[in-house]
Amino acid sequence: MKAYQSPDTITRAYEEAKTAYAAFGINTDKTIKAALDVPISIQCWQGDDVTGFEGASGISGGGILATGNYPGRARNGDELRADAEFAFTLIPGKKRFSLHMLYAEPEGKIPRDQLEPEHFKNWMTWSKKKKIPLDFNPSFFSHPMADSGYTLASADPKIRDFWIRHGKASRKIAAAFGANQGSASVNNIWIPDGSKDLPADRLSPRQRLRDALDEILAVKLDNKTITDTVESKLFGIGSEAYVVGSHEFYLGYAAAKQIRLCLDTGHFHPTETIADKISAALLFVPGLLIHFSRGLRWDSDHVAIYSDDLREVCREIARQKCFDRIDIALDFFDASINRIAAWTIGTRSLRKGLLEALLEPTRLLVDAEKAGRNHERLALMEELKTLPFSAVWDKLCLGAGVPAGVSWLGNVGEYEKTVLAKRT
Ligand code: RNT
Ligand code: ZN
Repeated sequence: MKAYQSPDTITRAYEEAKTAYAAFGINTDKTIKAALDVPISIQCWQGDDVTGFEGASGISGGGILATGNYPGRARNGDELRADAEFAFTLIPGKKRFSLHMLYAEPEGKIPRDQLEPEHFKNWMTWSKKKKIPLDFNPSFFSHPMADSGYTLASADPKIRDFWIRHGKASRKIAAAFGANQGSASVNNIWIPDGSKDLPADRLSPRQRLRDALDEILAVKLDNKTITDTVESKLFGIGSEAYVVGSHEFYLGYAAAKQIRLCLDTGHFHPTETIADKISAALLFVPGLLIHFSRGLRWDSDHVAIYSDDLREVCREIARQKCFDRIDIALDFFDASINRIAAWTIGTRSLRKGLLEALLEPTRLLVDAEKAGRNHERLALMEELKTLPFSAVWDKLCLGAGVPAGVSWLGNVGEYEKTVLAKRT
């Protein structure tokens, strides 16, 4: 597609927009800086359909599923890092990169409960060089020990202990990342455990999960190097009737243990939004990790878009000014489209949502609310929707040195031709 913007037209439109926002008391220059400064943790697993480097051909025993077979999937660490680096040139603002245990690069095969920080040395070197801090996730799926559908909540002590050791190993690796990069690495525990059909005993698996988590978290680590989080889910493929790690389970657990809670936008009932949960949860847990994804019918992992849902969550974070208590991350995987485009679309949409949220003249809304002028509050909210936001977004891209508009599609097309097409 032909580029319809030039630096000149962007700058001219921006000057107009600046005046419009100034009328509401908003300084767009400052806001652009603030929006670029919020770190977004990009998920490595969009780059290879959550396959990892253990030789798997698909996800097994996990209740999640990447569908599609668009050509060009990254097949090893070097390809995944190269693809990510390329995507970074299209994505404005501060970035982090989130790994899974599946992406270890040991020489030879090392069982998942025995992996060490040294098996991630390629990643750590890359992270330092690129100044992209790493986050981490233990991988409780795609493994014969997960085939029963139960891991940390398994009734079989052999299976449970294996995954407890895995959970401990992952915290050690995350803490090593944190020390290497000088900022805490977020280590997020999500397990698939649950039942396809109606369980008779809902309690025992939850007791076992609680005890297993206690064991994993018993090892005290410096919170300057690691942030522990736990992620709930409503249902998965094969765990439709019951999920051990439900929202209530983890909300209770995180509050009791004073660790951060992960809310994934795709892990609730289709009409339920997490925006309203943030202010409530933050009264009782020290912080949150947000996984931005997009639920669509049975799937919780479509590419994040600039939806009402995403915008509402961003607004909530900005209104509460709680960026220091919220880690912002992406979690989607779509194998049916160009994976670099998927990263780019999802991350740019989230950055857009953050920018829009930070541009809100919240004071005006709150003042109207306090004074009982709710008609004014609603009128302002409606007006804000159509301010010349796209001009500010384009200016943000221009200033950050990434393509504005959809001209990045040209870059992706070129990369597809010269790099991805050669992977057969
Ligand atoms: C699954 C969870 C989890 C995973 C990733 C791969 O439903 O959302 O976060 O998507 O860890
Ligand atoms: Zn998630």
